[in-house]
Amino acid sequence: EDKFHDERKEMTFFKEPPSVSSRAKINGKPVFTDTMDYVLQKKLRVWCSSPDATWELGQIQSISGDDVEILLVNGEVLTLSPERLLPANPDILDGVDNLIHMSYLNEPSVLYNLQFRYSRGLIYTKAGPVLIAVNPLKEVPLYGKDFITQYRKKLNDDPHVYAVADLAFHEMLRDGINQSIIISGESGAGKTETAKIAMQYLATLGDACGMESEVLQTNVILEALGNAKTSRNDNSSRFSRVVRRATGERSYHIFYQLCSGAPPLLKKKMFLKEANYYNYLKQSACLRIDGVDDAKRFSMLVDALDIVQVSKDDQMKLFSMLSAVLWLGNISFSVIDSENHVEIVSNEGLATAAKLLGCSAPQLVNAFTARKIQAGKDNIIQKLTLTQAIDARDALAKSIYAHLFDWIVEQINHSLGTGRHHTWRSISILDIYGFESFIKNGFEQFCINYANERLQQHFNRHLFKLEQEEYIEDGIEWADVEFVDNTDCLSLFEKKPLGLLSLLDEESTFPKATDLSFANKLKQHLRGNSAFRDEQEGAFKICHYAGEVTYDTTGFLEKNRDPLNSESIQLLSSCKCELPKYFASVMVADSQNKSSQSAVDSQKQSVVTKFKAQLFKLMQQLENTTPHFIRCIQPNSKQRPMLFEHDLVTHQLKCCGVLEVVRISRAGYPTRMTHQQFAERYGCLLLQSIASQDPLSVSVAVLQQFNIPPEMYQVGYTKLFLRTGQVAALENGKNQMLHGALRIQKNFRGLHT
Ligand code: AD9
Ligand code: MG
Repeated sequence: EDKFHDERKEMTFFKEPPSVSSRAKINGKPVFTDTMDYVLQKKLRVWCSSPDATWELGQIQSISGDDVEILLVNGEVLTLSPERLLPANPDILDGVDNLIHMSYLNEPSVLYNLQFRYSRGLIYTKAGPVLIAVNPLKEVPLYGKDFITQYRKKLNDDPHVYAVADLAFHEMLRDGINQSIIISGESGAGKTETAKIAMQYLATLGDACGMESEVLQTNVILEALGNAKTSRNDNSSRFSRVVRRATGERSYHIFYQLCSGAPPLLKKKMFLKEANYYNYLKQSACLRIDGVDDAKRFSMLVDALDIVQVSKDDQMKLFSMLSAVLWLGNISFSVIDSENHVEIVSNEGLATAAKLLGCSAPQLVNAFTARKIQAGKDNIIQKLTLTQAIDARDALAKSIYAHLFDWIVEQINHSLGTGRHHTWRSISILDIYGFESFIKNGFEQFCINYANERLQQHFNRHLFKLEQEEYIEDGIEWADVEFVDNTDCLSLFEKKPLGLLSLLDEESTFPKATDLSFANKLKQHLRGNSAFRDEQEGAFKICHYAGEVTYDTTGFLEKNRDPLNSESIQLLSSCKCELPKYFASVMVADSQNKSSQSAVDSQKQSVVTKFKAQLFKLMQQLENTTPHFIRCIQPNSKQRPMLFEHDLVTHQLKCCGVLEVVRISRAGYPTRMTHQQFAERYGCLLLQSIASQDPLSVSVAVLQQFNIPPEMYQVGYTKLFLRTGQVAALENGKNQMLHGALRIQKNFRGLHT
C-alpha cells in the first residue's frame, strides 16, 4: 500500500484510456481503435513496426486518408497505415519503475521501458506485484550494507530484491504465514545470484542471532556441489551430471576444486591426481573455466566449511567420498565371451576406489559383474554384459554423489541449528535450474523443463487463476484477463497411462526396449496432443510455455533406469567407512517409509518417478506459503553486459506473461477486506450515525463519506475490494482522528484528477 499512493503515479494510472478493459478481454488481438484514434488525432508518439519485426519510435506528422506520416527519431520520415502503429507513452513516463503506471501497455513500450532503465543501471522494475530483474552481467553498485539499511528503513523505494525480501519478512510477521520468494527465468538469467541477494538481506535481519556469515557461506558449499559449467552459464545450477555430459561442459565444481586445490597431505590421503586423470572429468573435454581459479575456490570452500562448522573429520569424509566417485569412473571392464559378459580390469581405479570406500576389491568386482535374480524360490547368478556393468558402476557413483549432497546439507542444517525451531515461521527462497533449449537436448533438459513447467503453473495459478476466481466468487463485476495456460503441456507429461513420464517408465522396464523404440512409442500414443510434435527418428518436440524444444531420446532409458542393483546397496552397507554404510541405511529406510517394498524395489523406482515425487512435494510446500515472484531476464545470448537483444527479451517477457500480469494488476483490486473487518476498522470514522449498523451498511457509508469514487472499489458478497492506494486515504483519516485532528477531505477525489 505505502508504495503505491504517490500522487504522480495515481495520476498516470487514471490516464489509461477507456478501451483498456476491452483490450484485455480479447486474447492476443488487442483492440486499439479508441486509443489509436486519440493518438492519431493528437499526433502523439507512436511505435512503428518495421518489416524485421522490430519497433521504432516516431512522432505523427500528418494524416491523409489511410496514410500516416511519421518522423522517426533518426530524422527519417515514414508513411505507414495505422495498423502498423502502436501508441507510445509520453516521455514523462520514460523509465517508470512499475509497468502498471504506463498509459499505454504494449510490447514495444514495455521493452523500451526496461531498456531505458537497464541502460541507466536500473536493472529492477516492477510489473504489478512481480519483480523483473534484468541480468546486468557485470557488477552493479546496488548491493551491500548501505543499500540494505536504506531498504530496512524504507528510505529507498526503487524496485529491488531487497524490497521483495523485506516485504516477505513483514508479511510473515504481520500474517503469521510462511512466505516464499520464487525466482524463475531461463538458464543464465540470474536466478542464483538473485537468490543470494535475497539471502543477504534476510541474513542481516537475522544478524541479531549472529548467524549472518554462516548462512551466507552455505552458498559457497552448495554451489560447489550443485553447480557446474554449461554452455549457457559458467555457474549453472544442475541436475545429475556426475558420469556424463555434453562436450565443453564440466561436472560439479567441487571435483575440479578438490583436484587442483587440495594441499599435498590431503592429496596423498585421498589418492588424488590431476583432474585430467579421471575419466568422469576428462570425457567432456573441458577442465577449466575462464577467469576461475579452482585452487583458490577450494580454499574458499574449506573456509566456508569451517565457518559453517562442518568438522574437519566430516570434511575428510566428504573429500574421500568425492575421490571415491572419481576413482570409480576409472574402473574399466574387458569382455570375456561372445555374449558380452565382462570382468573387471584389475587396475589402480579398482584398488583405490575400494580403499576409499572401505571395502575389498572382490566386493566391488562382484557388484559390477554379476547380479542375483530371484527365480521362484531360487536365486540365480546372472553375469552382466558390458553395458550393464558400466551402468552399474555409474549408478553407484551417481548414488554416492546424490547421498553425499543430502548428507552435507544435513550437516549444515544441523550446525546452523535449523529445524530446532520448526514452529517458527519461515521464508523459503526457491532457485532452481532454469528453462533450457540447446541445439541438442537430452534427458537432463527434459527433467529441467518439466520442473519449470510446473513452476509456471504455480505462477499462473497465483497471479491469474486464484485472483480472478476470488473476484468471481464474491460476485463482483470482472472482465476476465486471459493468459497463456500451460495445463496442456503439463498433462502431456503427467497424464496416466499415456503421458510422457508414464510411457518413459513403461519403456524403461522392457528389457528389449531401446531409445528408438521409446521415441516410436511416444509418436504412436501422443501424436495429436496439442503440445507434442513429431520429429525425425529418435527425437520428439514439446511445445513448452517458453518455446518449442526438440529432445533427442539417446540415453533416456538408461538415465531413467538408474540401475542401482541390490549388490551395490549390499556393498555400501558392508563397507568399513561410515558414510557408505550410512547411505545404504538411508536407502533402506527410504524404501521402508514408502511401502512394504524391499529396499531393492524402491531403488528400482525410476529417476523421473522420483523426480516427479520431489517436485510435487516442493509444490505442496510452496502452496502453503504466500508467494513473492521474481522473474529474471537474460538481456542477450552472448553473456555480455549492456547488450539488450529485443527478440530475446520480448520472448522471455511473453513466456512469463508480463503484459498479462500488468493488465490484471491494473484492473484488479489489491486490497480486500471482509465487510466486518472494514466496518470494524473504519466505522469509527463516520461523522453521522446511520440507520442500520450491519457491517455492509457501515462500510458503504464510510466509502460514501470519504467520496471514494465508485470505480475505485467494488462491493462483493463477503468482501470489499479496493484499488491500489484507496486504503491509504482511509488510514490517513484514521491516523488524523487518533491524533485528534480529523479533517475530512471533502474533495478527496481532487487528489486523483
Ligand atoms: V541456471 O538456470 O542455474 O543455469 P541462473 O541461476 O539463472 O542460471 P546465475 O544466477 O548463475 O543464472 O547468473 C549467471 C551469471 O550472470 C552470474 O554468474 C553472474 O555473472 C551474472 N549475474 C546474474 N545476476 C547478477 C547480478 N545481480 N549482478 C551481477 C549477475 N551479475
Ligand atoms: Mg542457477
